[in-house]
Amino acid sequence: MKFSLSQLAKPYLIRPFLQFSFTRSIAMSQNQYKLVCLGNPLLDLQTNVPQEYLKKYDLKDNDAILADAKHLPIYDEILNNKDLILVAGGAAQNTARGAQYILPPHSVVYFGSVGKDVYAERLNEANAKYGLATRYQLQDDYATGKCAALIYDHHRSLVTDLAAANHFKPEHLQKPENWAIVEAATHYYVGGFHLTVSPDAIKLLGEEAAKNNKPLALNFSAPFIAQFFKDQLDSVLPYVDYVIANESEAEAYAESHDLKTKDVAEIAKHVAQLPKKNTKRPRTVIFTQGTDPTITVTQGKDGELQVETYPVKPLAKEDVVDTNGAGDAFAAGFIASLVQGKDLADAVDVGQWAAALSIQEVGPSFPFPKKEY
Ligand code: 26A
Repeated sequence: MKFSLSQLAKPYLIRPFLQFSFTRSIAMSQNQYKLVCLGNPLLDLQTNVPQEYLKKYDLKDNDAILADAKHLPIYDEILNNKDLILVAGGAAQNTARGAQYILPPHSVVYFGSVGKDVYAERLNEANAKYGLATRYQLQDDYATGKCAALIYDHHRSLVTDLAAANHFKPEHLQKPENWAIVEAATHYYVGGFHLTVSPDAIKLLGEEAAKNNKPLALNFSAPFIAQFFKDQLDSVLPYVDYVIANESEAEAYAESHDLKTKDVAEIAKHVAQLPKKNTKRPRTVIFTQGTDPTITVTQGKDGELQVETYPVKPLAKEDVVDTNGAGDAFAAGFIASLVQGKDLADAVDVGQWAAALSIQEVGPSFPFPKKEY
């Protein structure tokens, strides 16, 4: 969903939230959500920039970082860009929307933290379009987080000011009405980006998943997570049944864990064999590599490692609009398929299909009218 700048004329306008009426209308079905997602809800400010602009702020192609003080002028500067669009983002929220796009109504619910402002209203509108239910923790004193999605020649560089998203607390999940939803779910999906906010909230979901032999998927999200949030990542990995990452995140993991290899299959084998809380399920590691084949590694019951590769059907160059959200869309197709009981090969195929759909849209979005797999 795209928004015009004029819609943001009063950025901190406080109004009753769409979320409430929307959630009330589905109250009957709220404990039937199969998939619970957790992440940082953000509004993306997406615009094309010249390469020099990225250089000016020390930004890399296809990277995602947390903004520091020197990046803050970006959010004002890009407001003048004619092509600027405001589009619902937040990596796990994109995945949640994508999974709900694929699954029957009322299948997915998303937890995160937002401010009481017009940015959050825009997120609610986008989520409502997909039928995604949200259980936001609302912040009085912080604005909804935003991400400058700077596009240069089909690549994107993401600079995030988490704001309200940084104040999500595990206690929000533990509220009786929310915990009932968590308990009733069958699958969990967590953005690795949330490791910068609340590893404890991730562990709460992990304990629930492990105790009841329900699968939890974690996305590594960005190289900086493995680099600078290594301890937090290591502390949640025992709860993770499905690791989803791209090649640069896999490499960052190998580097920070001194694996002395850049071979993605070797890195996947290492991660697959790390200790698990729930020993009733093997861990599967899924590494995407852009247009190169997706690699999966699963540890079989006998301890043997099953390595599979799945080629990607390349899109014609003219069909590529932008890659913002492509990885999140892959994760959406993948996790939605697990919810539907599909096997690994099918889940990867649906993931690749969903990524291709999103790449043909502006921002982390899917086409309407809906396309069927
Ligand atoms: C903590 N950080 C840096 C982030 C993000 C993020 N989502 C959560 N936390 N930085 C960028 N994103 C989102 O990633 C999507 C593309 O995969 C952007 O909002 C964008 O929609």
